[in-house]
Amino acid sequence: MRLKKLLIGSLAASAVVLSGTAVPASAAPAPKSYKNCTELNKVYPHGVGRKGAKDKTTGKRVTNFRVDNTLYGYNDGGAVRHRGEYDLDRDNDGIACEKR
Ligand SMILES: [Ca+2]
Repeated sequence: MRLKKLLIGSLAASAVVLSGTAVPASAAPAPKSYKNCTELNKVYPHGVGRKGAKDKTTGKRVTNFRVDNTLYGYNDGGAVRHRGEYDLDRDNDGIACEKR
């Protein structure tokens, strides 16, 4: 009985150690440049924009895009170019690949 408790205790301890080193599954993917909107929208269905950006449209605005200045910077085709970066915000409204 005592051995069983000891065994269970050490198993629990190793589980804690293992989970402590693992990256949480819920973590957002690291910022990267996408080659086109099809690829970006697979991860961010409504696009990625700067904080405070407003969709430039004559119809109903897209407001549910992911707000992330860093990620937007990787995909806006701006002056600072990242590896494999394209201009995915052709209308320069601060939102790349906006989609309802
Ligand atoms: Ca845009």
